[in-house]
Amino acid sequence: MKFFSLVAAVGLATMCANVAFAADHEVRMVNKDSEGRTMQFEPAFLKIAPGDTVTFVTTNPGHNSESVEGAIPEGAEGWKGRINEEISVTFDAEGLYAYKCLPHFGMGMVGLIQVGDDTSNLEAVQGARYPGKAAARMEELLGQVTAGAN
Ligand SMILES: [Cu+2]
Repeated sequence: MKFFSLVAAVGLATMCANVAFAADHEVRMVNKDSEGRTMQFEPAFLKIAPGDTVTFVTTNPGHNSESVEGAIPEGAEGWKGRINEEISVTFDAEGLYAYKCLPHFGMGMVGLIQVGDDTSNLEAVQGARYPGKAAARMEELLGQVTAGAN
C-alpha cells in the first residue's frame, strides 16, 4: 500500500510538471499590426520551448496559417489551417518553422517560430520560396533567431 501511494504521488508530480512547463502562446492574424504593417501575424517571430502550443487567432477575418513547404525541421509535421480557422499547433521537434497566410503570402504575411535552440535547418528555411514582400519580411524574422540559450 505504501509503495502504491509513492507511485501515485510520483505520477501526479510528473503530470503537474508537464502542465506547468508547457506554455500556450498566441499569434494574432491581423490586417494591420501595431507597427502599421498590413497583413501580418503578430507577433511574427516567437521563440518557444519544445512541447509548447501556439494558437493562431483570427483577430481579423480572411487569413489562415499554414507551414511553408520545406521550411520546417526534417520529420516534423506541417499544418494547414483553413481561412478564418483558429488552430492550435503543438511543437515537439526543435528547430525553425516558417509559416504563411496563403492569400497574403506575396504581401509579406509570414511568420517564424523557433522551437528550442536547434537552428540546424536555418539554411533550408532561408532557401524556401518566398514570393513578393515575403522574402524581405522572412529575412527580418530570421534576423531574430538566437543561437544557444537566452
Ligand atoms: Cu492573411
